[in-house]
Amino acid sequence: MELKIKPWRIETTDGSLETKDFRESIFCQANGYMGMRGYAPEDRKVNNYSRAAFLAGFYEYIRPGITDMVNQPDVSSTTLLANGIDISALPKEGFKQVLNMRDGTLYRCYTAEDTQGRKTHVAVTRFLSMARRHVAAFRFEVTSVNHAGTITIETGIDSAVENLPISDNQLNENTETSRLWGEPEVHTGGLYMETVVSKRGVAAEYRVIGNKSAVLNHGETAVLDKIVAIYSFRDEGDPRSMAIQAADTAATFGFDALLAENAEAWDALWNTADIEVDADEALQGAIRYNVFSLIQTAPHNDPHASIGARGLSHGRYKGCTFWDTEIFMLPFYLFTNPATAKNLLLYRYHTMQDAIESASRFSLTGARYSWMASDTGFEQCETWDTGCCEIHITADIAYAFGRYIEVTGDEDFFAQHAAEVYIQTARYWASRFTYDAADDRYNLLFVKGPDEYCGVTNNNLYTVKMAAHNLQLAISAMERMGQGFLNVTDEEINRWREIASKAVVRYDADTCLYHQDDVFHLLEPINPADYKDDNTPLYHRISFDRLQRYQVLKQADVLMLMALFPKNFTDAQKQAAWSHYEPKTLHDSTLSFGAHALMAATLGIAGKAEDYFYKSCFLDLKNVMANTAHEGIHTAALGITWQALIFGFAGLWADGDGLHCDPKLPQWIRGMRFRVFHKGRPCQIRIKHGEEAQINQHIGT
Ligand code: IFM
Repeated sequence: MELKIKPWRIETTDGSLETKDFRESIFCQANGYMGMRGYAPEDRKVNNYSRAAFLAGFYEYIRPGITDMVNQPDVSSTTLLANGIDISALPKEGFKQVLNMRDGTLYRCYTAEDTQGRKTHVAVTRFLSMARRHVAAFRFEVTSVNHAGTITIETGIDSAVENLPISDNQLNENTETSRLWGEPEVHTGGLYMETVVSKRGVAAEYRVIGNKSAVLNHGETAVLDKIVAIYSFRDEGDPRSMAIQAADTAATFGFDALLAENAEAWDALWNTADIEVDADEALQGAIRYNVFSLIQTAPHNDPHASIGARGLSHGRYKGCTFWDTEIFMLPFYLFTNPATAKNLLLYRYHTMQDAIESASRFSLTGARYSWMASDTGFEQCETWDTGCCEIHITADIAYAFGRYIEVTGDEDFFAQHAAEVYIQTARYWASRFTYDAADDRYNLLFVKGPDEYCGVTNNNLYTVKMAAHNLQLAISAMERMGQGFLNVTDEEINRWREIASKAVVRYDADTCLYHQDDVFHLLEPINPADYKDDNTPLYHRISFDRLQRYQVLKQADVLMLMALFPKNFTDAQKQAAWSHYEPKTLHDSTLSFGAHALMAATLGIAGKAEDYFYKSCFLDLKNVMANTAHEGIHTAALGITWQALIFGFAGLWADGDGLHCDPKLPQWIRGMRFRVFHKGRPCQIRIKHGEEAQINQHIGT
């Protein structure tokens, strides 16, 4: 399905059933507190789980120790009747759906016709307020085009919702639904319900403004506004009374005033996050869609919630948080909205006790962050090799704390939170490496790198280098925090130093090539093109077991490491890694295209940079991997697209030495303008072909 991508809008005129799931993903709306797939309020549901809506950080147990992000009551539920006939069942023409990225409103309209030729025009506008994160608003405008008759708008809240928990195994078909809610307490204008196991409550209230029933003449329109407020057990206070009060206040305010303040809140967010490109309008729109979706998905004001791999757009991966947040998305927030970045890191800080207990469950010390985490830090990954071995996440989190401090200069955060994270995670690494006395070096055994086709391997370079960096962060932290901090001993620090310097890294100085791990070179070489001729993952056709013995990568691994430490590798090393690994990479993960775009841009490989960037930038909008409809929006791809553009093509980098910009603009972007925060100050960057980048560090927000 082709979408019309405009600089500030995503549009379609295709309202067909075949494209319904895809549209519901693309037109998903969220305000960080709540998210709602882009379904039509007035459509009849086909099951109890696909009209999904989520609240950030709201999970419930589906089996011991394992949670799912909870599908919330459907506050949009509406029936439109024209002369007593349900409009949703009638044939429609003139369908149009428009997502306005400037203010986050979604508009849909069409004309329905009954068997007697009576035409009714329907327009529905909805938004989740960015100004009042607990409030959503709907406007129904129903016009009798060629008849005089009765229009009835029945609206309420559907509490009969279920979850369809999705297995971590991508090959499983998921058919078993799960009702996580107990019986609702319903009253006029709202309800309260609690989950069965943990008694986690949600209160939803709605107020309607306008007539639910109207007798219209030809051409007349009935307008009904529905204002909703939602609070849950995650909010401080009684959700019931807070929802009632918020709904009453918002309803008094009214739809138009709510819309105006929502637009103002979006303006403020765009003011620091927008990227203006002098390029074709679809590219401008797609870049904005990436930024828009990142803004929508972050729980901006909540230091106890993070972002799932599909944000609030879908329950894939049980709504869990991966390294996707710290490594792929965090840079966007760090440079455009540091307060949000800080909250995302605080979520990790607040789950550190669980990480400490997790390490002990693995018979290790320190803090071991889980590959998949939900409202707790306990492991949610149910495939043992990944859950046990994809341990780089712990170092990824420490790296993200480090980048936050480097870019913001937030020394309080360092002393109050980051230093502790560095030390506890360093303690984990110290217990996780294995000393080889014969060679006097440290091996990292039984790990899985970002390339998840590597099986369970030894000395994965990415993991080793990230762990060594984590140890370094702890060593430097101790220099600043002084003796006695967290009872760290000199012996411990010396051990960190020793492991960091003696960790096994396989590097061939003659060819400048870093080896991915101990065995990659032993795997059976194949020509990916003989196996793969589209962008859908090969694991659908070849078993994971077989794939792990081919010399192929699922996604960027050594190159990902180089993207994170651009100054630590020479151009020759980056080029050698590119020449060796890129041809062997299958891009079977949505995280891969953007990472390759970033590295290709850095290395000046124009054709590849363009190809990979377009795939990443349009990943969901063009359904590049054919998984947007049934999986939702791929949030890591949004983040790495931003990084490819800003760190790759715009050539921006910030570290202890300051903010630098060495642009490598492709021909298809004539110029760019964007803002970033550096050391708490907003800076404006302008780039044009043939001109030096302009960094204006003295602008107001
Ligand atoms: O974190 C990723 C991983 O790198 C590849 N598989 C999907 C995960 C969630 O996006």
